Amino acid sequence: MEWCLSMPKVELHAHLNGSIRDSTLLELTEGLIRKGVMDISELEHIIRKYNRSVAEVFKLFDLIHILTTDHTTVTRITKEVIEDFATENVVYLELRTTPKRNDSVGMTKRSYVEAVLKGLRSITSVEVDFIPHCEDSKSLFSSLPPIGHVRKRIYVRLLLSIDRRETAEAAMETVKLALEMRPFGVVGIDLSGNPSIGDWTTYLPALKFAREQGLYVTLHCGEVPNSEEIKNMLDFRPQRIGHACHLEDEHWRQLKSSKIPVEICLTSNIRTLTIRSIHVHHFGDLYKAKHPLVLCTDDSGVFSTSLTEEYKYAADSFGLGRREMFELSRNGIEHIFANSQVKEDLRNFFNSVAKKYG
Ligand code: 6MZ
Repeated sequence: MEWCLSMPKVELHAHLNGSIRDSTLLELTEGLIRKGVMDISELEHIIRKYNRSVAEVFKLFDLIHILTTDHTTVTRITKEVIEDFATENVVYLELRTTPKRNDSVGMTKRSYVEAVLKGLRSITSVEVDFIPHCEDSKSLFSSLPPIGHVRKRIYVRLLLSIDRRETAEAAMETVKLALEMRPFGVVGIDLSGNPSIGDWTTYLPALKFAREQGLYVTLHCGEVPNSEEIKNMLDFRPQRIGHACHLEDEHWRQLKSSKIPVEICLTSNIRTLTIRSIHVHHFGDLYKAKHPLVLCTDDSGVFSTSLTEEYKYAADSFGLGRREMFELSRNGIEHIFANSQVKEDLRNFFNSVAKKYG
């Protein structure tokens, strides 16, 4: 399925710290062990495991965060993650990350995001568009010679995540930061973190404020069974939701009538045992119902996957062919949070290569 790799793709659900290259993670871990800063024996069994439960995945994130809490590392991983997505022929990436404060290295939420932006600016091997332009400025795909003649091109937009461990005030701080950072490509807010922790209503004032101010909102919804939360999240009508695993019949009805697009993360859901088998994954039902969907990686590093692999997995598991997968990828454009000029540029680009996948 070489075409899964060459096909242009849209990635809308990727967590920065979950998408770190294995080699980089290993290098960072070894560095800290050498310095005697950390002892990973307690976590070794989790690192070595193939399938990790949701709780174990979040222990792993705590470890990753110990490794990536300085500006230089944040800049480095951002650069590498974007290069890796571009290598996969991802032409539009919405990368999400939780702004973090780390007093010991003078890191504020703002300087964290600035380190991410520095990573974006430092990329030279790929054409990156991350600053939103005015409607009549040049577009990434139409302004350059046909693809193949120049370096790979990728639009990158950022979502700032609120972690379910944070306070209402910290969440509001993240939303205000997102508003300040809009000129640098921040387009929305994500609510994520361990789904078994906290009460999402803590973040409602911040999420409502974000929406009032014109930021897009996507919520991790239904990663664990929680009927009331799922209903209330759907009532909130976010612009997209991620996962949607543990919905009950009434939620499915509500979701389908609302047409809220779903970010589907197949490997993540199977590896964390959130869904017991790919054959009963709700992708099948939603795809048949023509519900708006986007295939995504979630955490390509943590789950050893890639967007190409996710497309192959869906094609193999649900008997879909090249044409159908291309259409699925192309339809993703309609659910991105960037402006109409970016959408139009992507539509034209997909049209220009469509016959290869017909
Ligand atoms: C919920 C997840 C997640 O923000 O530090 N995150 N939240 N469900 C998931 N499914 C497995 N995968 C990742 O990236 C890592 C953070 O993203 C969220 C968690 O809060 C995790 O700590 P950043 O770049």
